[in-house]
Amino acid sequence: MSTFYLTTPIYYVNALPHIGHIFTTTVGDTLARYLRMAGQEVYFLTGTDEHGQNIERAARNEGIEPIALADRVVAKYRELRDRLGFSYDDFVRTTQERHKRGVYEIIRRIEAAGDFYTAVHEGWYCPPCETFYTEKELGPEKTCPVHGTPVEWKSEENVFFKLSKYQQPLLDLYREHPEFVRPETRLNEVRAFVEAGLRDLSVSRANLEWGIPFPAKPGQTVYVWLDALTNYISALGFGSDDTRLYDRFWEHGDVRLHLIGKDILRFHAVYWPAFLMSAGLPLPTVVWAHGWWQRDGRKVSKSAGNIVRPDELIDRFGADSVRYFLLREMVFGQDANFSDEAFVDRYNSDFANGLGNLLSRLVTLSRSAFDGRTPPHACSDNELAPAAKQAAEDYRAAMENLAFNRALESLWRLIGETDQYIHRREPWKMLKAEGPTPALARILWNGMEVVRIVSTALLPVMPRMAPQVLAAIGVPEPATNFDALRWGGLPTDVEIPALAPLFPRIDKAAYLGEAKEKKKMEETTPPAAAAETPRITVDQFFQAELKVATIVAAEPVPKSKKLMKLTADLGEGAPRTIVAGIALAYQPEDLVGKQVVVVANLQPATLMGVESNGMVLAASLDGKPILLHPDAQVPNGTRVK
Ligand code: ME8
Repeated sequence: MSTFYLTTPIYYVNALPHIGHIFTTTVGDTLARYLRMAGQEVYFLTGTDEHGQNIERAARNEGIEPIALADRVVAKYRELRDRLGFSYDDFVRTTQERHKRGVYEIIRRIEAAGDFYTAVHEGWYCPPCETFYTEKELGPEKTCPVHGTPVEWKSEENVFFKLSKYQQPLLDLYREHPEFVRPETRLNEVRAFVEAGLRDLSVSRANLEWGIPFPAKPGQTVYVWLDALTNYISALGFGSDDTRLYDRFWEHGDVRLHLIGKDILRFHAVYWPAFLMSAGLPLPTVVWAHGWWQRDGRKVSKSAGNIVRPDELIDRFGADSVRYFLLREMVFGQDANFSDEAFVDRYNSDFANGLGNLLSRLVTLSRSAFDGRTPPHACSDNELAPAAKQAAEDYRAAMENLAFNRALESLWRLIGETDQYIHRREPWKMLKAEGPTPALARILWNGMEVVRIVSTALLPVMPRMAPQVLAAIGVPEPATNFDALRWGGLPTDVEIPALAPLFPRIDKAAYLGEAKEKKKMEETTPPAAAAETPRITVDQFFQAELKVATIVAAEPVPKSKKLMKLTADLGEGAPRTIVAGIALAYQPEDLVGKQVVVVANLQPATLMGVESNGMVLAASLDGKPILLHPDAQVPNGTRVK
């Protein structure tokens, strides 16, 4: 069994996590779970970077101690671990004693190699980067090339690391191990930076209290990047009495992979290997840099003010959907754009319509044909088996290359093929015409076998939902390795529970707000799309609770041309408020006393400040609503079916 050490960056504690931080940990977690299933011995590390001027300043601004700020942010990371199901083996904090020991040990080794000297350091300094820049590197009006904020002139005596000495060894490393930096384009950037010449690096700071004191240099603290990078080995016990993990996963480990965002590539692919070379320690085997999540064309970041908080998305869509979206929508290595609309669309198309719809069709049919059980006959000779084999191979090849979007695409291609397979054979008609025949059993079994294979492959990505899908098709214990991707594993003739809706459709209009939805509707052409709407089962139809109601009051919604606020009696005692887009077609007095049909179990939505609890049904003729009424007066609350 080979060992695989996998790390995320350790995140700064001057701000709460946003979607970008969660992304890297989601990637790490998915990869860790994948590798464990692939039979590797994995150690997965994440943590927080707690020292430095930024954090000191952020804490001071709040009037609290830096450690109190760090504790608060760490608690949030822990909470998100629980919500998102992260399975890391350890969480390192740079304020821990064990980490300090590791930092002292690497400094001792670099000192022994003769790679430190003391000198005066002057230059333009960006506090958020904790980095000096040359005049040439600065943006207009002396601003930081990364943050665009003003830099400060700094002059102090510091300890310097002889980075220049490692220029050639680093270039040799990139030549001999081109896989050291991935993707390849990033290696070219790093190589160009090193070829342009490396200046020695100041690795201590004067007048900065919130840091690890630099050994034998009173008044100096360790430069935050030398401090932070060392987490990758201090967390394994480097510098302590117990170095078992360090020996296994670093010193003698097979793969040592750092997952990072491209913003911190230079630190990981230049400084870190140089420190390690100096200290005589093994280097990471791969530094893999991904791109940025952007919103409105800019990197998602606190300073850009375009942060996406994970909690809101998790509340609405569920943690596993958030994980899925992040992996599906970004080509790993490139930048990707985040939008709420893309999120809802992806969720509805891939889950509500895709996997969820296929699952519920199959389970419903199998249960009604075979007495609440899975089909009694398996099948190996059919067109889906080779398609599933191909999908599983494509999935595995893509996962090993961290091409998560392609891995997921190959699974959803298989879902699409299975949809067509079922659609062509019309098993619901077979059941009606011929009853529960072996032929019907095989068709349904094939479809469910695909669902089993897809959800097994989804276990690393959706660790909570995938087991639920598996349980729904009679596989209560999810597989622990990828042998289960082979065709043939679905048990025949076992009991399956009635299906709880796992991926309820999200009402996009309610989610995005009425205005946005209207714009979108104008851009699309519903009649053409209608022909492609997938069939639903009777069970799915009954998920909508349609009831007759009498409109007891109606008034226009202020400042809205289209919306009317209705008070509707559904026979529930208290009447409900329902907002309907009918004000251009109806006057309030046309409506009072009329009976209409209402979707009664719709989630509430707030439209122009009014909470709506239901939807009134109307035919839509060229966008004009025409209300539906019962043919005769019936009691309020009568079910429509
Ligand atoms: O840089 N898109 O911490 P940090 C994608 N403490 N990923 C993003 C992102 C975005 N918009 N924003 C942040 C630090 N990330 C240092 C690291 S390591 C020894 C020290 C992710 O809190 C991405 O992984 O600024 C990026 O590298 C990391 O968060 C930076 O987190």
